[in-house]
Amino acid sequence: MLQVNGYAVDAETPLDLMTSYLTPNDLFFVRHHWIPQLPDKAAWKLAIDGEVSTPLELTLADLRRLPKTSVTSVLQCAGNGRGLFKPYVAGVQWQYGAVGNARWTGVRVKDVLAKAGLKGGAKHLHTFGSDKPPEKVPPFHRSVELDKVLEDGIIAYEMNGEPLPDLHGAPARLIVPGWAGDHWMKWLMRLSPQPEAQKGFYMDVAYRFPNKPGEPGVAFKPEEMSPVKVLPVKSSITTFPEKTKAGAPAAITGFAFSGAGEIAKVDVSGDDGATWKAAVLGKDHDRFAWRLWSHTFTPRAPGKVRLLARATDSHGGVQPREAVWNQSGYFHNAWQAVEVEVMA
Ligand SMILES: Nc1nc2c(c(=O)[nH]1)N[C@H]1C(S)=C(S)[C@@H](COP(=O)(O)O)O[C@H]1N2
Ligand SMILES: [Mo]
Repeated sequence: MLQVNGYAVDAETPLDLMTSYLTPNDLFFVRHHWIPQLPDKAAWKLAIDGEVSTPLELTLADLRRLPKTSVTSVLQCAGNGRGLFKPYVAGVQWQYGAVGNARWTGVRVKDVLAKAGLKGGAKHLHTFGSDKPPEKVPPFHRSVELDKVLEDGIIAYEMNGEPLPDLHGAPARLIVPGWAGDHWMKWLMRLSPQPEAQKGFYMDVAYRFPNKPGEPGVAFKPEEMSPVKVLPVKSSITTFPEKTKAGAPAAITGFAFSGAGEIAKVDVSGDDGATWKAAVLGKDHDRFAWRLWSHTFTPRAPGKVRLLARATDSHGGVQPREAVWNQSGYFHNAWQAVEVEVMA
């Protein structure tokens, strides 16, 4: 893993280790705002309160008795790629690896809220984890639109068939397929449906993205931005030969995803985007998952070749040449380039 922060430890996955459909748990990127305060698993209870007729406290055993469901979904930090923005943006300098694809298993948020008797006036699900910030730092209190979590949300207690690891939110975390990682509350302690969105720094100031592109380096005003939600279409290159021979076929591989829908195609260009060739998509796919891809190219002459990858989703979303610069460094999804040296 590549460590990008010391307090708390944030670590990203090296690109060349992201070659499997499911990212192994011990290679999955880790991000949290401060040192975790892990819940005591034996005593742990998930409180459900707010706009419900019967507030509940559910143990892990209670959750396991409810109907089990799974989703394969990408989890990506909104700040993945922040370190690639020019001009520089302050914050954790993620490159490409604050993303992974896993099979998340648990219970539907819908089922848990139905059990508590969800009332009609609720519009936002307030979420609370066990971690607490140092003094004078605002807490990581969040909320998600209820419509989204009633449709796709899962309270997950398993990751890739294993109990959810401590660093990924044990005993249970929220899964919000297709949406950025800031919605995926770890170490869940309390869920509270409310009429209004949660307030505070991590709702009103952080996690906002410009409604339309502006000038790189010029900060957007609050009214020009909206909360980060659906992950924009993006592909990353995981393996390629640094050196190859003219006339010999060589392979480039990667993954691509979009929070809006499935990946329709991935194209590779060797001439700075003038012409593109379709990559072969991997057999595994799922609405919120990433799709592996590979492409074989045969360089004709010795020299340097620069390869670009570009993903397109089933809603017509096309990965852009340039990402939308923003002062928080969110949603970097520019075409990635790699250089191959072609020998005679
Ligand atoms: N309780 C809690 N949950 C949290 C966070 C946090 O700081 N505290 N960070 C969020 C952010 S910003 C991201 S990107 C994901 C990262 O999840 P991971 O560490 O399992 O990869 O967790 C989210 N859930
Ligand atoms: Mo994040």
